Amino acid sequence: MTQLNLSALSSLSAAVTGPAYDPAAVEVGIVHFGPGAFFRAHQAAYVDALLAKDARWGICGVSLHSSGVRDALISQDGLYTLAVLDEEISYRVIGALREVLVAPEDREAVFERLTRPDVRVVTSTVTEKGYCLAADFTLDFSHPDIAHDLAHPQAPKSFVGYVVEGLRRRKQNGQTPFTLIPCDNLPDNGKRLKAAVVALAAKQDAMLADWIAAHLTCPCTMVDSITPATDDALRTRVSEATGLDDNWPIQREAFTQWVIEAHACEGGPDWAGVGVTLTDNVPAFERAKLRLLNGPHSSLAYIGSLKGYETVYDAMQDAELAGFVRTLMLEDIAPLLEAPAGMDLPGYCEAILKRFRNPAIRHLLSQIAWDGSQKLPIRILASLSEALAQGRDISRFCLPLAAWMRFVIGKTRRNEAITDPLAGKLSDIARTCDDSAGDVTKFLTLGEVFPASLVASATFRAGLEAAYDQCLTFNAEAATA
Ligand code: CS2
Repeated sequence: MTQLNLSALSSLSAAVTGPAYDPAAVEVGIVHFGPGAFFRAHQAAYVDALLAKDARWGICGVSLHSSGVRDALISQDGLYTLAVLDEEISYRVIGALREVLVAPEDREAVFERLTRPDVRVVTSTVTEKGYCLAADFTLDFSHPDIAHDLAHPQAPKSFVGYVVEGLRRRKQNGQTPFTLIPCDNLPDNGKRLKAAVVALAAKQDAMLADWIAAHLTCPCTMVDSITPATDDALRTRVSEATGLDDNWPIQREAFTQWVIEAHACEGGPDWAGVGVTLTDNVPAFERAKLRLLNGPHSSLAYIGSLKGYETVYDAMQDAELAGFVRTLMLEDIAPLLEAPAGMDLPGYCEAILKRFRNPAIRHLLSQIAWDGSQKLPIRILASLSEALAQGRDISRFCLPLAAWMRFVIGKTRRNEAITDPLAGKLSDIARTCDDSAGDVTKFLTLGEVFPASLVASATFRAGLEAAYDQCLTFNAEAATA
């Protein structure tokens, strides 16, 4: 079978759409940290559309840890297939990723790209934990990578460290900063990233920190498109449909949305021209998405796993669970939100539930269950705290939290690895648990997850204990099934 690469583009089958531009003629104008599946399904697809009109915005991807993406894509000239799996199925070859650097191997090359005058945009998908923030969302100076970057600012490990050093060099060269666009599911992502960058710079050079504070544009964004990890079924499907060998195809649903603060986009790529929403009210979009899509996603992941389901689709076939999630969205979460202009919240909820029921997408609950300690505060606890403050019923919010505790205990008892930056602490707690209400108290000692104000609330504790008991019945159901 022919390998996907630049020379294969001239003879693509009718089943697959190729780039509407010559990838070899594209210049690099964007540096992206974290070229994982979500980025390749989402931002790179927007940039692919952009390049058809303006060849200045090719992407240099930077992997901070692993060489996997570079090694897979090097022999295919950075090209890969995007399979859009929905009511209609389509295949598209994306040419936007023009090179991939592996930071620990190519550090100076990364700084060379970050200081090119033509590179005017830096984007990131490094996951929640990749920003190295503490529970209050400020830079965590006790994080080992940040401690390392403070000691070795010119040879950083963290994303924030690379940004600070890149900006330091730009300042030294008399250049303006790049625009920094974070694309992870963090509330106020731009504000928090900029504050983290300024905080790290301040420890090094007060003038650099002032320059960054005054000149760096770092907009808040909302990103959305359901992107399951690549599996063998996708590889087979893509090679059968396209007749090409692709080392790392990507899959996603048809729905895709990207919202960026309008002021940050002046003079940059024509994002609006390729379907990006530019607005002054990103927080409303982002809160709605984090709480109404990601919150229910994590709820399905933990409750669904306890009930023995494997994918979001499977969990949504359980009428009781699907009904629970729908009520949580419509009756508990939506009333706390301000709808962004043009969005009808009940309609938004129903559209999300329909996306969860997409039979063409096999999204593993285990993938969504990663990093619960990082995700739950943003996705569930933020809504829960507001509901509690307003005297609303919080009992439904407690169920995904208790399910997470039981999920962690189950994994520990089965000796399975927990993917979470707090994995060590979580399994230490889990090992002491005995399925009594006292277990909840043990988890509540995790200050990184549960704010002191919540831990002090008797209503919260009682809600969690009741939910924890309820979860024990799910385990039993799964065992009988
Ligand atoms: C998911 C998200 O893995 C997860 O935690 O909730 O990746 C989700 O699929 C995306 O945010 C959808 O835009």
